[in-house]
Amino acid sequence: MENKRFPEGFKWGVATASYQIEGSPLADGAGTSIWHRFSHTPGTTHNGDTGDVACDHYHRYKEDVAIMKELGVKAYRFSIAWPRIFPYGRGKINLKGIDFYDRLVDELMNAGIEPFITLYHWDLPAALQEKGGWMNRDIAGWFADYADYVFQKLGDRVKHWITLNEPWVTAFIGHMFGTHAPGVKDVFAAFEVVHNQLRAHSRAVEAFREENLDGEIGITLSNHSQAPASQSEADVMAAKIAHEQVNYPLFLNPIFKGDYPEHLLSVAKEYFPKDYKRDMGDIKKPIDFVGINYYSGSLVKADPSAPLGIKSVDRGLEKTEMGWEIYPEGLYDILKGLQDTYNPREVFITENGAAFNDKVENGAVHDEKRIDYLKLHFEQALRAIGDGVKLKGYFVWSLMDNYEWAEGYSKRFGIVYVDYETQKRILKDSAKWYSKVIANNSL
Ligand code: IFM
Repeated sequence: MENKRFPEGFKWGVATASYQIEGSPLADGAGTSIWHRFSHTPGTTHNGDTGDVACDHYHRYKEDVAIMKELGVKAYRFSIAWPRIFPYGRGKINLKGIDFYDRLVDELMNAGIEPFITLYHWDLPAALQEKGGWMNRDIAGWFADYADYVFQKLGDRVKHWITLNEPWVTAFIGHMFGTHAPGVKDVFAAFEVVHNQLRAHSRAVEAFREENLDGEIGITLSNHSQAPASQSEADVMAAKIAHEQVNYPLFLNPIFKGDYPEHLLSVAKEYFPKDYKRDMGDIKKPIDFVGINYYSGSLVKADPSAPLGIKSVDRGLEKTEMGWEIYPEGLYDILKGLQDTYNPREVFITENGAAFNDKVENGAVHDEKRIDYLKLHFEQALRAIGDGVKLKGYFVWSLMDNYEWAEGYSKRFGIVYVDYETQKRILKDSAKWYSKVIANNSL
């Protein structure tokens, strides 16, 4: 029989992010975030939904940790809301903010669940946005100071740190398309934000090393596999450029090799900050692991009239509620390409999952499609491990249904269903299935 066992000690986990689940964004002295402002601006989110209540995790974290314990998850990836701790982004510290995460970490440790902390998952203090936010070069120092404070407070228990979640999304969805906070629409700003996030990441890694803590630090990147629509030279090149622009190379080439990726530079150099090279020496710095987020893939065609000469074409595959193609093989391609190109010491899948139109029937949620989706992606992860990818863990997105940014509460990604009226949590069939995979460490 085919071996479907994962390596010993494989870290099976679930992931969430602060603004998407916590609610009470201004509680106990927290400052306003850009997402609080953005979601309260009419016309920005589906149905005008905000993160004001979300899953009320801020008050129900003990119940949520108990659910994770019941499922047997080994690790939990969550993010810290910067403005809870530094209400103005820098300077004044709000002790009640760090206390919340301190209690959460203790609760996890007592449950035998390893915390993986993301320092930035999009809820920038609004006070910093007033100074230009990620478009201001000073943010590298602001972020490193905030990160350093968190390392000092939680670094005795937390052994895995992620500097930034999906910096591509912050840059391009937040600053070019403007459909995420802070809602800027300026392609030059977007590339500036790519660059400043790399500088901030690097300064935080430096701060982490200086603390001499026992632990590991990395970065989480979004990925969307990009395959050429044909073997024509033009389509193959378009797929390469698309890969370098939307996937891990945009950030890892600077971190591992000290420059932006070659094919992308050949078509987009004018968008990068003029004197970007002066920072590359600082940005190129060892990290301990790479976090890969993967949901879907694209087929790419060359099209001179499209931005960067690239167009995505529908290949007619089944889609999730997000309208994203289900393409598990793309996960293998991303993982294998990553290992072959940059050879990171360790890799984690820090997010993978799917939104479907879940319904509660007699107190249960039969989400067969999500089980199929996860199973197919787990198989590709196993295949990648077999082919030499140093994959050490897998975090399903998400522990529970939550606030899907501009999509509000209309998209459910959880393996646990949340009834937003009552805040009741219901284990979906996928949660029960995942729990068995974890217990057997095998498919
Ligand atoms: O919900 C998001 C998450 O915040 C970042 N990665 C993708 C998820 C699904 O869209």
